[in-house]
Amino acid sequence: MPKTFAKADPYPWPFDGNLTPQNTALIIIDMQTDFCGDGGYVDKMGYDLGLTRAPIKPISRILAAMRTKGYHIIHTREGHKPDLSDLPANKQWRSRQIGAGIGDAGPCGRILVRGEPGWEIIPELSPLPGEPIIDKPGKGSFCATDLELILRIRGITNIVLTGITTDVCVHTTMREANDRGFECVILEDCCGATDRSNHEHAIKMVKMQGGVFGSVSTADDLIAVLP
Ligand code: C5J
Repeated sequence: MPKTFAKADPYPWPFDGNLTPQNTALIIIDMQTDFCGDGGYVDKMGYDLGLTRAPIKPISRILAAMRTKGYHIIHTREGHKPDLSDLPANKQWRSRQIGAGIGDAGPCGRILVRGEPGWEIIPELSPLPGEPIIDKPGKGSFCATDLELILRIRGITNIVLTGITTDVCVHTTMREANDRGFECVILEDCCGATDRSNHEHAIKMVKMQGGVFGSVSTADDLIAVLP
């Protein structure tokens, strides 16, 4: 089997050069109206939507390339059941302190509630039939979901991380995946945070200790080598 390495920092990815459509998944995290659309959760908190919308085009490129070549594509959505039985009281309380109460009514429906318009994945990155969508109540994609089971059943060992926000749901998912033995790369142009410096520092953290959670690449550097 020929080895394939994408240009990445601090090490060419994946570490063992074993990159195939069968063993590699693209995970697109929380590209929902609530995180990057007018009137959604992030907008209600007053953050700059330009930062969370910036990755839409780069993600579209890597998504098209990996779909065409038959890679596994997995989407996630953060959100809670309409009865809020899976919403911790402290998470709701904190969100209300900054005027964007989870479960409360907003311009895009109830904030971060499953089935509401704001909770939907944005049309530019709509999942195709057959692509798993992981509904998660937390920041990490492994907590209280069947993501790990889906990855193991499919024989996936490599994970390409994209989405929003870099410092919260993407980072938490990368840490969870790394601890479970998955070989991870984060595409820095395919992520965004509610604060530019948080994005930059979250990327920097990955590069410490020889790649403490994996490596860092870009959409084009991965596309250039995709088998
Ligand atoms: C946040 C996320 N930031 N998707 N969620 O609350 O990163």
